[in-house]
Amino acid sequence: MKNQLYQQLCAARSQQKKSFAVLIDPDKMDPQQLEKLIALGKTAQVDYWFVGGSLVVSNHLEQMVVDLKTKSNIPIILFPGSPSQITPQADALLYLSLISGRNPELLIGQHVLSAPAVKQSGLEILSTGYMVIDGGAPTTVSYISNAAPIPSNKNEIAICTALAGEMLGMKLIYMDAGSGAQKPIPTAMIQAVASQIAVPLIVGGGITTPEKAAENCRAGANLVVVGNAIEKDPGLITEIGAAIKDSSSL
Ligand code: 1GP
Repeated sequence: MKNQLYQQLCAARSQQKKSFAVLIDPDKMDPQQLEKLIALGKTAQVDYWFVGGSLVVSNHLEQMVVDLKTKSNIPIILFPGSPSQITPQADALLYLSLISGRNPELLIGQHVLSAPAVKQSGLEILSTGYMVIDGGAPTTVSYISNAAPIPSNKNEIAICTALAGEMLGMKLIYMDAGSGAQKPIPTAMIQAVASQIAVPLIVGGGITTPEKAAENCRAGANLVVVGNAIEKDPGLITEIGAAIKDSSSL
């Protein structure tokens, strides 16, 4: 089984190097915007493209992945809201189990149904304990998942959930306030979880400034994901990338 990107993530974690992923939601991006982002990505310090969304209604996800693949050499990791968003054209798949929720379909049901296709895809599989944290207002992920997010002031619930995910064998923990969240995840919660787990920690949702991205890194995030803010202002990609990399050296 492929393991290259996971090794890269673990090596970065052990060297305290922080990574940056830009989330591309196919519904919110047209081919011209994608071209622009790819061009910016060549000089900005982007480590990964994440592609997907909690709800994708357009049908050009695969074409976007192909365009990214042919025009950029940054690895592409699928971040799917459903098995229909899986394409073998990418490099890896966040194989998400929504461990903060109690919806059996998103804990294991969809995985059972899609397992043969996922295996056949040849993608690197990154099993991920996915934790949705309350971002101040319902987000697409909190609505679509039909599962309550973890309250943002309940650090102990977040710690226990992450620990359980790690002990169940999940290779990554992803704490997400949801795309476009009003409030990003509190630094104290990131710190609390990061201090307890030994697998790479991904953090995203509602991060709109380089300062916030760097603060999350200092709190213990290993990989910071930004989507909405860059869709609105693509130039931010350079500043956020630089802030994340600078925080590595602190
Ligand atoms: C959402 O973590 C990602 O799943 C990114 O969120 O779009 O708010 O940056 P934003």
